[in-house]
Amino acid sequence: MQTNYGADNIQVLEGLEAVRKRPAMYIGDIGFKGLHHLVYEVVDNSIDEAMAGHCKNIEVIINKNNAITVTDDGRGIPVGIHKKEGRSALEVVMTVLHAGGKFDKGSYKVSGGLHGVGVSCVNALSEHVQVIVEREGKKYTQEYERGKPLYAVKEIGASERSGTTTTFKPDHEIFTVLQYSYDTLAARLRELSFLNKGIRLTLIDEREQDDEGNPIQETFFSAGGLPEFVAYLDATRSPLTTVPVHLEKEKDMVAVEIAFQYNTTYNENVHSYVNNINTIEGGTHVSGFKRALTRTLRQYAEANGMFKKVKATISGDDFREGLTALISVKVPEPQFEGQTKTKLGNSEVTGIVESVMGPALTAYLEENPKEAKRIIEKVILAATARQAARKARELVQRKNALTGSGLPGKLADCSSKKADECELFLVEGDSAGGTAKQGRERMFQAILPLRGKILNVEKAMEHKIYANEEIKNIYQALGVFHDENKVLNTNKLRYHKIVIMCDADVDGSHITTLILTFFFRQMKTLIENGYIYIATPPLYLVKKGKKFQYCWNEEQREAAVERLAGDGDKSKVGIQRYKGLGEMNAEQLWDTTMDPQTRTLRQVTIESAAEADRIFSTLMGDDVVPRRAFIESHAKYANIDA
Ligand code: 0RA
Repeated sequence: MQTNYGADNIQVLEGLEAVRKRPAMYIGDIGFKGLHHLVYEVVDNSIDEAMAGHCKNIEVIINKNNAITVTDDGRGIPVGIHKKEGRSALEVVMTVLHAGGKFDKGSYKVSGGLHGVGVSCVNALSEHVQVIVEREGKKYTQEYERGKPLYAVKEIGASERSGTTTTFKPDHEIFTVLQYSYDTLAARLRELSFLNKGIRLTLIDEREQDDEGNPIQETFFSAGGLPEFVAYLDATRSPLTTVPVHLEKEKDMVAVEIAFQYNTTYNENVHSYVNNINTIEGGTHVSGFKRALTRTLRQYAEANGMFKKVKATISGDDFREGLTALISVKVPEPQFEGQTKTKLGNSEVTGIVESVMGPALTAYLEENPKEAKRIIEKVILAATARQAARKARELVQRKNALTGSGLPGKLADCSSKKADECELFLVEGDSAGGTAKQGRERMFQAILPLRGKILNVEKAMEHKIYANEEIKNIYQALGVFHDENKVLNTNKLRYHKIVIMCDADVDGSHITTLILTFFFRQMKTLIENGYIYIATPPLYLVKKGKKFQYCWNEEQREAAVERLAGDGDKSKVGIQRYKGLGEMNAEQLWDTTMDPQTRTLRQVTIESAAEADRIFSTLMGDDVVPRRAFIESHAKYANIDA
């Protein structure tokens, strides 16, 4: 094969070299996230083609070797000679940074922000890429190695269809993680199907077969768009209103689509997107939505005398308790701000969203007076409950300030006061807590034992949360509190690593989930800042004579048995299954689970806020059937404890 592909693309190669030198600058990181980002980048281009009205079907295949194939039935990337560059347009798209949408200025290109770095980045970070273009009766291809074309675009036959097929194998020299997660890709494709109704997205996993020997696959398609997304997110919640509010309008080049519905829970679930990118930090579109919601509902309630007898003052938050809302805007030139560049900055968008949303909501309220009444009653209840919650919260915070150190009695604190080197272990049970206290490095490791199952915050009203002893202890140990607007103040956060350490069994997982639910609902910023971790105690101790080895899974256990048995009898090798932390002594717990040199901590991150919310409400809410279904399809301990 020809690898030295002409001198005129030296410039180009330098561009892609920059991507290989600092991949994180282009795709965020070189781990799990960045790896999946490559797929989103390629899929985004097909979505753009679909948005331009030329493509209906997109298929994503996870190949056996973890290469990804994305196929669409669009017009096919142009292959003709690009005048200025003197090479095929396809080659330019694949090898020039940010060359993505340059050939089709008339169309409405929406990628940008986090994605939109261009498919050439994917090419630069892949050990091999092949693109096949079918258009105008012919089939063309070009291949690349680490971004360098192996040959010029060539015709390889005839074709009846049109479309683009890209197969890429992420470079093992670049990425620290190479295994794709089906669930992660499925969640993103599902989200894209709701955000872009009418497009059919299929995910196929060639690595795994079902009972009939076919690859695992799923198709995501939404005819209705955002209202269906709301229904999906709220599947396990009871709706307060029967009809979701839905509006779609374009104004000043900004396309706005909003859907929302109230349910009987106390959670606020506002998810927003700009050009299909999840704006987890919100921004001007979300401000516009909130303003219109508060103003319109307040006006309606006042005009109908519904707030007359209410003593509590009603705040903006009260209008969003039990609200699930999706806001999707398409902005031609989005400005992204904030720590993770997921906050929309374009100031004109606030007014646009507000002016689109206000009249639509007013019309809904007038047309659905029964629904309107239920919403306003819920708002009043929220305001009243919020006052009770505020008092309960203040009690926790005041007590915190008054009791001398202000620290809970059960906390074994560390001696260092530098938060960025301090770790707090939240340990299941007093007995394991005691072992952890003996085993820890007291300079920087603190231990807070939690008794039994902490309160399920998913089902509790807010003021009950602050009355719960274990939860009070967590607040006081961490040194954080909510301000009047319930924004978490982390100025005095005492530990930058908060480690949940529970037994490696069903009960332990349940307690871990309860604690995670608490952090997700009450202290999400700690997760977003990367402060929350889960400890991974070993599952087995494999032992023969004085030799021993800890194991975290079946494969390790089998390998350890082989190794320790050597030429001898395998039955002489003992296997201890650790059912709980309590079965380890202090030294073992330190060696396997707490020692920063040898332990594995799993950092808790939020891949998709909408999906995380849905899973927490499924796992911790009232509905039993979907919870069982979720657990059965995801259970980790199903066969271990059977
Ligand atoms: C620009 C122009 C044309 C097609 C595309 C871009 C295109 C790009 C991608 C990327 C993935 N799939 C795609 N499908 C199409 C075609 C212009 C024309 O045919 O006139």
